[in-house]
Amino acid sequence: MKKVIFIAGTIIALLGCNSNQKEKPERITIQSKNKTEASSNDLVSNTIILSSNDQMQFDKKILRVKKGEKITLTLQHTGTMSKNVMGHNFVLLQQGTDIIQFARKAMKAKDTEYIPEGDDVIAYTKLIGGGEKVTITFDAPAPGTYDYICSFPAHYTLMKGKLIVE
Ligand SMILES: [Cu+2]
Repeated sequence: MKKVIFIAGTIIALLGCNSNQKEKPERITIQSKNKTEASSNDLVSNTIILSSNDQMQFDKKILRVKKGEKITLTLQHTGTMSKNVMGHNFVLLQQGTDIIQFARKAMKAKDTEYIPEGDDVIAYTKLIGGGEKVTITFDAPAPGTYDYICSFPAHYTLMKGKLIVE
């Protein structure tokens, strides 16, 4: 009698294994579907909406644009904090600019909303606070990869990304 129960248990255990194996291919299908969705967000577009928040973050780390065309960029701030405390801007830097050195100069340029003098900047928005947004239009620079940051003091450590002109 004990032997019969043991065999029945083994069969149930085997059945259990089989049903687990059947689930695996489904999981793989779901994963590859998600990958396709993620890459479709990475489209080349010269109309950009970049979002920022009270957590000192941009919602995009890579912006892909087409060469030889104008870029229209809207920066929005979805938070509620004022621009004196949690101000954000978008500052596109020339290739070869040292971000840390630039940010140090920017920190001292409070009167010009943290845009320092010099020719490191390709394009920038004004500084905005929670609930605000601003749109700028500028010519796409030559093909290549460019850094962008928020130049509000200390924000560049989290608020930075790459603009890729293709
Ligand atoms: Cu900022």
